[in-house]
Amino acid sequence: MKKQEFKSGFVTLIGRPNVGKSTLMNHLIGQKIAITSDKPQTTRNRIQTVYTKEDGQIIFLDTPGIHKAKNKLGEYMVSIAERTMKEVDVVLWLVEPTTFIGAGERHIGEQLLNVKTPVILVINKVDTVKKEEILKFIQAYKDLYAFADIVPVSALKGENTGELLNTIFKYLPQGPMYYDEDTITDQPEKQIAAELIREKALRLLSDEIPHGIAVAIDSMKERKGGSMMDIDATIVCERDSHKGIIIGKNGEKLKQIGIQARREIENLLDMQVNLKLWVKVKKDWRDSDFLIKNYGYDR
Ligand code: GDP
Ligand code: K
Ligand code: MG
Repeated sequence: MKKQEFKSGFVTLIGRPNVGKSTLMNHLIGQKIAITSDKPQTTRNRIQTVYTKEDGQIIFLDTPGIHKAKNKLGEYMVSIAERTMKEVDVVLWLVEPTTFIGAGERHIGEQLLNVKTPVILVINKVDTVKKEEILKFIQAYKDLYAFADIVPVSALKGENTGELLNTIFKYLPQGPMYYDEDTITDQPEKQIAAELIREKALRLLSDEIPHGIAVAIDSMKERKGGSMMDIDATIVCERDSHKGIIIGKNGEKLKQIGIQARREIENLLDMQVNLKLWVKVKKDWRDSDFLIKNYGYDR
């Protein structure tokens, strides 16, 4: 019997903030690499992950959502998303399950007009609607753009995600195995650890602070014998008042961020972690090219 052809390619996830791009990618590769939260602009970097099966490989690119930029960090985030759409084999455009198509979606549709890449529409979060409504959403989006395919899923519950993988492979060319089968991401462990700390801060803090924070890992060292990883990290914020809120009454907030982040970093590294957290103010770091780079947002 003829050996099946190996198919492979690059697939990007785009869509408005909070539609579930990072949640879906984590689910498809079966590991938490990209952090998620109910706050927009959670993802700041282009994160690459790899899904490998016997006869194929997908390299996913999770990008920051497309939105109107308000500062240099925002401009950087939008430009990554827009550049990526032209470099890939398939675009996955994630949307909410609704018949209302707003300005955000129309803006993305316009960006895609000059892109020849096949676009698969992923209607996410179908766990939040009645099954019989889904056809209506499909129809509404069909009027917006000439999609190659439309697949409703729930990234959170893992509904119909196998079907989505099959649909993606339909549009991938024959190609090489770009990465060995053990490769899951291009993100260094240090970067993922910093992101996991930022995720806990995003989830535990009130709305206005999270956008202005960054996390730097000051040191990450394994103890002799490999029994424990010592990590020192700094949460950077933009104002003195924010520093107080991040630390919290009697240091309670910072302690909670530390406890929750440590658990996830232990999962990631598969060893015990001793995590020490500091908080530092750097005014307007989001408008400084140097500091944006310094905190790892430079690709
Ligand atoms: P991103 O900004 O597009 O990367 O979105 P995230 O992956 O960070 O998710 C934003 C929010 O939507 C988080 O609170 C997720 O838990 C939630 N979410 C993502 N996918 C689903 C889904 O399929 N169903 C439901 N109910 N919530 C989801
Ligand atoms: K988000
Ligand atoms: Mg994201």
